[in-house]
Amino acid sequence: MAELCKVHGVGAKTAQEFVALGIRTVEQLVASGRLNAQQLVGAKHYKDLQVRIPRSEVGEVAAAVRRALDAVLMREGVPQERLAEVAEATPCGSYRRGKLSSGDVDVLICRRDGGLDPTLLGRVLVQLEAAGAEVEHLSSPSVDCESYRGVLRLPAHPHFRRLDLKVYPQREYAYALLYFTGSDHFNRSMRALAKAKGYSLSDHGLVRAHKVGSQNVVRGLTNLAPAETEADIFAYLGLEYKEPIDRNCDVREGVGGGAGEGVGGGAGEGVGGGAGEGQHAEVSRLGGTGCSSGNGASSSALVSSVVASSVVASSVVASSGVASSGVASSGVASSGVVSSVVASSGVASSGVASSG
Ligand code: DCP
Ligand code: MG
Repeated sequence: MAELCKVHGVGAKTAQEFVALGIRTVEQLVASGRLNAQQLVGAKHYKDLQVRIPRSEVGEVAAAVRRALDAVLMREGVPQERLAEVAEATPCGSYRRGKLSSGDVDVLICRRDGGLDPTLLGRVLVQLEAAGAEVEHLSSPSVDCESYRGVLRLPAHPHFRRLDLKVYPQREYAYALLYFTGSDHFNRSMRALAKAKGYSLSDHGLVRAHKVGSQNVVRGLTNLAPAETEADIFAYLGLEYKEPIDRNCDVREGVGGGAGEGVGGGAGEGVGGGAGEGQHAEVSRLGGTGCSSGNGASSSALVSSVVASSVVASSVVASSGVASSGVASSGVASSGVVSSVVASSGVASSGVASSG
């Protein structure tokens, strides 16, 4: 069961069903003929996909995507000197938050010279293959043109890696960048904060939202805060800007105190001592302690996080009269900064322990 769950695209429930059929290993799973195309790709590469990707290789994959994008644009007639201004290919996710290793490679593409081009991702993928990368699709680039998921192996590299590509138009780019940078806890917190202020925040923009009855939410269609940069979005919500490296707040339940990723010492990922990995040197200008999690997680003043940790989410949620759950119940403690961010955003902070 545990082994089957490691196959990308096979969740716990599906794995249980396979186990009930007597399937125990990934080899038996493949032979069973019961996997869809996406699960087959996951099964074929399931060992590779469990290997963390070193930061340097994430950079190499992102650079390969950029080269492929440039080749596509040049074929369209874009002169070399205009490539950088016409389109962006920004590595996001944990890489942009400074992590030394990542679970996958997330690249956000934006055409700055016009609207959304539905054929762009497909052409970039064809070009990546023409340049020697092996690519297998988890989603079809022709069907889901704004978002692509697949696996890729660069020439001379031993492992296949998960690759997520997204393309957004210029007007949504800042929102997409904020979303795709994460972390997911950070995003949840920021969305909860926006919600408490009567908005709905997404990768496309910030719209008015209000509850109708107990279940339904009516969302506006107009983006209320056209944003050039991520900082514009923080400012609109009345929040202090957080650099990507300050948006890490890793909460891993069931791990002993001090484990987890973060800037600073301790086990897990961290800079400046301790076992495990830390932030990339170039972006590790913070020093000190970072988010860490254990049975009782804590976030530091530096990471402050904001919006930070899901703490904000839980306090926001609590203050908006919805039952608080998840991270809150795992005993997350917040720093004074978190509380002050919450306070300054006009949302009552309650029931959150402060670790200073
Ligand atoms: N994201 C989110 N909510 C989700 C999934 C993703 O907000 N349920 C956003 C935040 C993530 C980003 O998308 O940071 C990229 O998703 P990943 O799953 O790739 O997460 P990370 O890049 O942060 O971590 P990893 O190193 O595991 O890939
Ligand atoms: Mg990622």
